[in-house]
Amino acid sequence: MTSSPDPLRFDPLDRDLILSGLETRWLGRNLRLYNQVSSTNDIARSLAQRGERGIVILAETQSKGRGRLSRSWESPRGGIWMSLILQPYIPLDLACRINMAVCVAACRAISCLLDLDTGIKWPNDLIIKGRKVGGILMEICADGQRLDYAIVGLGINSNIDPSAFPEDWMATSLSHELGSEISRSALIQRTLLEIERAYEVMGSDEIYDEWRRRSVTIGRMVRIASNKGELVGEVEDLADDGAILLRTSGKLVRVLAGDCVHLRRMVGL
Ligand code: BT5
Repeated sequence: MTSSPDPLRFDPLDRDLILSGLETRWLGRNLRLYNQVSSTNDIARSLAQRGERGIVILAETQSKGRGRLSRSWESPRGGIWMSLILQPYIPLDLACRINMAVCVAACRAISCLLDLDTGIKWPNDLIIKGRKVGGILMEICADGQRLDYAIVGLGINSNIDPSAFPEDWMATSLSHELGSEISRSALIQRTLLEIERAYEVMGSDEIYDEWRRRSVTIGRMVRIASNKGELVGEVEDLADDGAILLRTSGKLVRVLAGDCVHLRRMVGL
């Protein structure tokens, strides 16, 4: 018998409860839950090196949670900190399709289960009402030009008080937005289901179109730090390979990877 917890009721993280209502075919059927780890991505990496695939690692807290570019990721109790090991048979240069699919899936899960409109700030932030509720960190291992496996780390501020974070992070949490704690088990079940579905059609127009539709970056003035240096301009669009198309100094520039800051909208512009 499967059981799906009430999404709007707090429950402690419980492996059996998550598994009992999990509707995926393969993702997360092998699930490990830890009390504390350095980073769920570290655990996933060591398991991947031993050949594990499809496994999901969850932790109540991380002592060395990380974001991109070696930034740190605060991971107090109450959040969803998880990593997945995926092995799509795709060339390395299409790896950002995984990030695209997982971003869309996480937004779908939060939006559908909790009725909170969730957007994507390029390239990997989950946003509610202009504030960061989560983020994705993808780390890949390549075999020549082919992707061997990808470790996808997903952090969602679920039952957390965001006022504990510095204000300039512009962070929020699901419990803060809803005014009540949520069932992390229900959200994990739904997120894994949406990731499995999106993963199986990654690279499709369906995922690309929704990724663009959910983008809170298209149309914004931004500052981007990339290997092309620092660029300031207006984002015209996002390309299907994950690149941002930036209008800067009258030229359209493609940036495939980088760090993006949304600049304030100026009155009269
Ligand atoms: C990210 O990096 O947004 C990716 C975060 C991925 C976290 C997951 S949790 C499970 C797995 N295991 C890990 O060790 N990581 C993954 P980035 O775009 O680089 O954003 C990092 C920045 O977000 C920091 O420099 C802070 O400014 C801010 N930040 C840190 N912790 C935050 C939090 N809990 N909520 C909102 N913002 C945060």
